Amino acid sequence: MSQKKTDRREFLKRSAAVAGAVGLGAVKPALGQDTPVAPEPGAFIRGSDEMTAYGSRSRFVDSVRIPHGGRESPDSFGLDFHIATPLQDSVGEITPSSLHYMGTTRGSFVPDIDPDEHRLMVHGMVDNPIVFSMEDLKRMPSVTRNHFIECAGNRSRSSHTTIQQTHGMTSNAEWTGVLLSTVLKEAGVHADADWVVAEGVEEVKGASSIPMTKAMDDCLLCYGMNGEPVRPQQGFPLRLLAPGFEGIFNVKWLRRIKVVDEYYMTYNDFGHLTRDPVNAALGYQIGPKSVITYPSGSQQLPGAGFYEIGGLAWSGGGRVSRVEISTDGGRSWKDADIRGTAHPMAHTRFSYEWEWDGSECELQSRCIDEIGQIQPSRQQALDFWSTDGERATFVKGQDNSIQPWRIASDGSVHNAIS
Ligand SMILES: Nc1nc2c(c(=O)[nH]1)N[C@H]1C(S)=C(S)[C@@H](COP(=O)(O)O)O[C@H]1N2
Ligand SMILES: [Mo]
Repeated sequence: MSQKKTDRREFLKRSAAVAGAVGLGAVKPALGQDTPVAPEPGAFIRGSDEMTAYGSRSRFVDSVRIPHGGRESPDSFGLDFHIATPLQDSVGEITPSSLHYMGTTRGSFVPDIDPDEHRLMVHGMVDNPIVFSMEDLKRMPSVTRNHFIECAGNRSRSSHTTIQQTHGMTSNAEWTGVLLSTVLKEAGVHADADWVVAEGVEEVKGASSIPMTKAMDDCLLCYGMNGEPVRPQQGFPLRLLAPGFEGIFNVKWLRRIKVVDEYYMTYNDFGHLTRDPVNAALGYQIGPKSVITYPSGSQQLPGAGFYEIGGLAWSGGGRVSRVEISTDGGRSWKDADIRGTAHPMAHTRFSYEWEWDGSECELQSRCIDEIGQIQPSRQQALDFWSTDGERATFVKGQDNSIQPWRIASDGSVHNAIS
């Protein structure tokens, strides 16, 4: 018998002896009672069929989404408008599906789609037009990837007091589905086809024209989100993901991909693009961006001392390669730590150890992505949009400028943009 086995035997024998001693009354039962004691009602969560079936969060956790942009959601007709995610409470890099932001082009009656009835049609400039059922798509080779989505309306204004208002129109999820390229190759795309038009089921269609190079690169037809089916507000049963492209390209309730040879104007273009050709030309790749989630607007630091500054960085240009932190209003910068893995076109968590001396100061974060793009300051972004005759007061296109948070000497945190 090996030494190891003998040791184990000895250990078991001794354990049995101790257990026996308890049984013989050598050790008094706890609380002077012979039977196990149930916790007081209220001290435990009573099991229920609901808790068994799908679970729920603690009643002490009250983090919620809020309507974004000053419009109620849902409105009195039951239409959903923009809804912002509570980034101030976020930990890690995945947004829980229940808290994922919601973006709509013109308000959404969220379609109630039976996946067994749903079809995706791929047609236009292809050799073999195909109609896919959800079952067909799920039989194809799949990928699972972390990606953020961000609405073009995600911009900080001086009137915003919390990060949910300044940055709550972006979220990050683990998406599962079929590469659009797999489906397009199956259909056989014609050599002179340069664009695809992706269309949703609603009457406004939520359609977007996407360059063929992007469609063939990393676009995904997603049926999975954070390990379960995509949520109705996020496009159940099927949505397009155009990683790193502005939110509007990520067509929800996807039912049609038309392969075409030129840009198709869609309902999405109205009120979204402007006649200004420079502004209109933007709207594809999201620039490098970051924000400090703690401490952020309206939070309260209890006093001077140690803090872990935490936040999220992302870029439509690829992976986040570096995040820098300034604790002196952008005069000097130090490297933050990247937490976990920086995935391409995904929220990436960063942290920075900071000793607050209790005096007023301004915190900023700045993202540098793998293709060398650097997140601009608000002043740089405004300078970019200024012309000789006119000083810009508003960042046109997407606003990926640096978010400054001012820490007052009483520990209160404020939006420092003017
Ligand atoms: N069919 C459809 N797809 C859509 C929209 C829409 O209104 N209809 N809104 C777009 C906009 S403006 C954004 S920002 C993203 C938001 O995705 P999410 O609601 O899953 O966060 O979806 C896009 N896809
Ligand atoms: Mo959006």
